[in-house]
Amino acid sequence: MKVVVMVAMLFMLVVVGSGKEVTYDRRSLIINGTRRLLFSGSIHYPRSTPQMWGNLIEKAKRGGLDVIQTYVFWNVHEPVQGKYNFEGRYDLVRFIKEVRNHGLYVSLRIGPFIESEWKYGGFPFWLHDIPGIVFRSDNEPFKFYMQKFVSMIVNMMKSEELYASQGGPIVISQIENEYQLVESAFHEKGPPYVIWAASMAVGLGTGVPWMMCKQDDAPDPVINTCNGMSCGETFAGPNSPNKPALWTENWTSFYQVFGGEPYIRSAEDIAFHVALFIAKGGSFVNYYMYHGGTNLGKSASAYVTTSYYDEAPLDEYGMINNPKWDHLRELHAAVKKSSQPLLWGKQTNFSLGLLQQAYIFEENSSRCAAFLVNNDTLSNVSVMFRNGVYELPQKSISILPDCKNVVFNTATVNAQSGVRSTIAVEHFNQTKNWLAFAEEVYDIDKASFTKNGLLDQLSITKDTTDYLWYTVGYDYTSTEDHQWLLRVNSQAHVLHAFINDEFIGTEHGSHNSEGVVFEKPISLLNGKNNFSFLSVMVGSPDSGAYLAHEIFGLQRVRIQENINVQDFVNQLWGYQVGLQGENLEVYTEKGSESVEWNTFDTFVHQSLVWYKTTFDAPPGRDPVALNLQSMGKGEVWINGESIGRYWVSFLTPKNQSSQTLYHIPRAFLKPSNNLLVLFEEMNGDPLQITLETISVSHICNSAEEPKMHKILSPKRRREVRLQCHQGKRISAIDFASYGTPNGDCASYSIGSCHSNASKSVVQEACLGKNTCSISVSAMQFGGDPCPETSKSLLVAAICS
Ligand SMILES: *[C@@H]1O[C@H](CO)[C@@H](O)[C@H](O)[C@H]1NC(C)=O
Ligand SMILES: *[C@@H]1O[C@H](CO)[C@@H](O)[C@H](O)[C@H]1NC(C)=O
Ligand SMILES: *[C@@H]1O[C@H](CO)[C@@H](O)[C@H](O)[C@H]1NC(C)=O
Ligand SMILES: *[C@@H]1O[C@H](CO)[C@@H](O)[C@H](O)[C@H]1NC(C)=O
Ligand SMILES: *[C@@H]1O[C@H](CO)[C@@H](O)[C@H](O)[C@H]1NC(C)=O
Ligand SMILES: *[C@@H]1O[C@H](CO)[C@@H](O)[C@H](O)[C@H]1NC(C)=O
Ligand SMILES: *[C@@H]1O[C@H](CO)[C@@H](O)[C@H](O)[C@H]1NC(C)=O
Ligand SMILES: *[C@@H]1O[C@H](CO)[C@@H](O)[C@H](O)[C@H]1NC(C)=O
Ligand SMILES: *[C@@H]1O[C@H](CO)[C@@H](O)[C@H](O)[C@H]1NC(C)=O
Ligand SMILES: CC(=O)N[C@H]1CO[C@H](CO)[C@@H](O)[C@@H]1O
Repeated sequence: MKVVVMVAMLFMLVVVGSGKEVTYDRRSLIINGTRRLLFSGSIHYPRSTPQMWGNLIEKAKRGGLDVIQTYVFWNVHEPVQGKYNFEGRYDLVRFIKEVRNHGLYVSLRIGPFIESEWKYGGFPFWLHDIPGIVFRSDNEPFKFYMQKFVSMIVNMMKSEELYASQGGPIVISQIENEYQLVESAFHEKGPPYVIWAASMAVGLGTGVPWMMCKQDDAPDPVINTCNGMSCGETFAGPNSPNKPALWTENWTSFYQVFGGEPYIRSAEDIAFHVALFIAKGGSFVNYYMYHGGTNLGKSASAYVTTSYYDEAPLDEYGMINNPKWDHLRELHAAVKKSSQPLLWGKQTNFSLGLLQQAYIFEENSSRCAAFLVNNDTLSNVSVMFRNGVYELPQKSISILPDCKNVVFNTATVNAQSGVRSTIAVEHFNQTKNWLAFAEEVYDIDKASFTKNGLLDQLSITKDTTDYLWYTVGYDYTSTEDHQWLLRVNSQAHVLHAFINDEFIGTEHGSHNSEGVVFEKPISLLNGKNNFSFLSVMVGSPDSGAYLAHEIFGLQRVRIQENINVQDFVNQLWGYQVGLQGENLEVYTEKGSESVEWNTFDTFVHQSLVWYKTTFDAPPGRDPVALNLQSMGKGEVWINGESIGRYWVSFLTPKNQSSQTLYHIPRAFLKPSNNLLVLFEEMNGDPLQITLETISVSHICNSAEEPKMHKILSPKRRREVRLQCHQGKRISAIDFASYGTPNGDCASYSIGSCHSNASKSVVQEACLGKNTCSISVSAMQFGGDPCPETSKSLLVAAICS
C-alpha cells in the first residue's frame, strides 16, 4: 500500500512540474497545454439535493457542456463563526467530485461575496457583528475574514487534489463578484481592495487562473469577464491583449420575485447572443443558470421566489426544458465542429449588407469557419458569401464550420418542444386529517426583553428567523369613542398588526419598493392598550454597497387624532425573536409533540396558524410538488426539512400568483407517513392543497421536406424525431399532419393539404416507444397528397 501511495505522489509531483497548470493567452484558456473553447453552465449545489446532482451533471454533459460553474456559499458553510458545515446539500467536495466523475471541468466562484439571489449575498450574518467591519472594501477586519475563508476553501480543494494543476477538474476560480457596480460607493477604499483581493487570490497558488466578473480593471494576471444577456454586444473586451474573452454569466432567463412576472428568454435569443460572442472571439460561455433549482429553507434573498430559474435549460426539477436544452446542444456541437479554425485561425470580418456581417476564422483554405450574422429583426435576407447564396432568417446567425455548409442557424429550431403537466395524486381536503395550532400574539409583558426605542430587525434576529415581534403598551384615558389613525413605517417586508390581541391588518412591500407603510383607523380602549406588530422579512438583501449598515424593521409608529399625535418611537418596546412554533421546531417529528394541536375546525381562515398532516410518497420517479394555490404566505416543511417560503397571495400585475407549485425533492420523502407542516400567515385554506407529480407530458416536433433550390437555407431536419423523458413512453398521438399543416408546436391545425394516413403512420411508428422518428416523404405516407407543393410533417404526442 505504502509503495503505491509513494509512487502516486511522485507521479503527482512530476505532473505538476511538467506544466499541467491552466494558463491562458489572448484566445482562450489553455488546459493541458492546449487552447480550449468551453461551454459552461451554472448549477448551484445547495439549490438541489446530492441525490439529484449526478443526473443534472449527466444532462449538462449530454447538452454539450464542458464545465460546471458554481458559487461557494459561505453562509451555509460557516453559519456560526468557526463552526463549519460541509454535509448533505453543502458537500462542496462531493459535488466537485461528481462533476469530475462525469469528465467535466469546474469553474469555482469563491467570491466570497456572491449575490446570487442568496440571503445576505452569501455572507454569514455573524460578519455583520465584527467591530469596525465594512464589507467589500479596504477594511482590515473584512479582509482578514475574507482571506481566512478563501484560503480555507482553496486549501480544501488542494488537499482533495481538485485543481486541474493537480489532475483535478477545477480549471478557473473567481474572486469577488461584480464589484465594479459598487466600487465607487467605497471611494478611496475601493480600488486598493480590488488590488488586494486579486493579489491575495493569486498568492494562494492554485495553478489555475483567477477571474473577476464585471471588473474592467481586474489587475493582471486576473481576467476580467462579462456578465449579462448580450456580451457579444456589450463587452468591451479583455483589459489586456494577452487575456481571453470569457462570459461568466449569460442569463438564460432571470430570477423571479414574488409579485413579479416570469422572464422568458427564448432559445433563439440565447443562441444568437452566444454565437455572436463566439464570432467576435469569445472562447468561454457560461449559462447562468443551466439549472436553477429551488431556494430551499430561508436561503433566498429579499422577495425572490422559492423556484429559481425554472426557465433554464434544465427546469427547477432537473427535467430537460425543450426546445431550449436541445437547441443549445446543437449550437454547442456546431461551434465545436468549428473549433480548430476558431482557436487557431486568423479572424476577419466584413459586411454582407446593411445589417449583415460575416465573421471568418481561417487557418488555410481547408480549415475555415464562418458565422453569418443577420441583425435585421424584421426580414429574412439572402446574402452572397464565397460564391454561394445564403438565406439568413431574421435576427439570426448561421454557423458554417467549413465556410460552406450551414450546420446550424440560431433562429431555426429543430428541437422538439415539451410542455409540463401535473397530476394531483393526493387531495388534503379532509378536515379530520389536519391538526392546527394558533401562534401566540405577543404583548409587551410576554416579550423576551424590552428596550427603549425601535431596534434594527436583523441585529436582533441575526437573520436566523424572518419574524420579530415589536410590542408596545399605551395607557389611554377617555370614555369617548375617538377614531385614531395608526401609522407604521417599516423597512422590513411584511407587517401584521394587532391591537389587544386582535388582528387589525397586514401590509407588504415589494422588491422595488422602499419598505412598508401601514395605515389603519383604530379605536382604543379606556386603560392599557397593547400594540403588537409581527415584522416579517422575506429574505435578507443580497446586494448593494455597505450591506452591513442597512437597517430593517420598524422605523416609526404613531397614532393620530386630529392634531393630537402620539409617537411611540422612543417608548419602551418589548421584543420577541421568532415564532413560538419555530423556536419549538414544531415542524419536526419530535418538536411537534411539544405543542397542543387542535382539531382543524377551530381555525378555519385565521392568520398565523400552524397546520400539520401526513401523506405517503407518490410511487414512481416523477418530481413531486405541493400545489399551494389556496394558501396565502408562509413556509412549508416536509419531515423537518424546509422546502422554502411560499407567497401565493402576492399577485403579479397580470393578477396571477408568481408561484403556486413548491418542489419537494424526492430525497426528503420516505415511502409513507411523511410529516407535512405549514405556517400560514394570512388566512389560506389548506383543505385545497394538493400533492402533484410533474412530467413533460406533451411533446411536439416538425420537419420539412428538403427543398430543391440553390439557395443555401438553414438545414431543417428531414425527419420528425420524438423522445419522451426517461422511463416514459408515447401513449397517444394528439396530432399528426403530413401536408401543409398550419402553425407550429405552440398552436397547430390541419392545412389545405393533408395526408389522411398521417395519424396511422405516426401511431404505427411511435406508440409504446420512448423515442421514434418518421421521415418526411410521400413514400412514408403511402402517396403524395399534393404533388408540386412543398410539404412538412408536424406531430404532437403524449408521453406517460
Ligand atoms: C493531456 O494531453 C496529453 C497529450 O497532449 C493527452 O495524452 C492527455 O490525455 C491529456 N490529458 C487530459 C486530462 O486531457
Ligand atoms: C468588424 O468587427 C469590428 C469589431 O467587432 C467592428 O468594429 C467592425 O465594424 C466590423 N467591421 C465590419 C465591416 O462589420
Ligand atoms: C491546413 O492547416 C492544418 C493545420 O495546420 C494542416 O493540417 C493542413 O494540412 C492544412 N491544409 C492545407 C490545405 O494547407
Ligand atoms: C443589432 O442591432 C441592434 C439594434 O439596432 C444593436 O443594438 C446591436 O448592437 C446590433 N448587433 C449587431 C451584432 O450588430
Ligand atoms: C423568414 O423565414 C422563415 C422560415 O425560414 C419564415 O418562417 C418567416 O416567416 C420568414 N420571415 C419573414 C419576415 O418573411
Ligand atoms: C376530496 O377530493 C377528492 C378528489 O377531488 C374528491 O373525490 C372528494 O370527494 C373530496 N372530498 C371532500 C370531503 O371534499
Ligand atoms: C395588555 O397586556 C397586559 C399584560 O399582558 C394584560 O394584562 C392586559 O389585559 C392587556 N390588555 C388588553 C386590553 O388586552
Ligand atoms: C383577479 O383575480 C381574482 C380571482 O381570480 C378575481 O376575482 C379578480 O376580479 C381579478 N382582478 C382583476 C383586476 O383582474
Ligand atoms: C384517404 O383519402 C383518399 C383520397 O383522398 C381516399 O380515397 C381514401 O378513402 C381515404 N382513406 C381514408 C382511410 O379515409
Ligand atoms: C452587462 C449586460 O450585458 N447587461 C445587460 C443584460 O441584459 C439586460 C437585458 O437585455 C440589459 O439591460 C443589460 O444591460
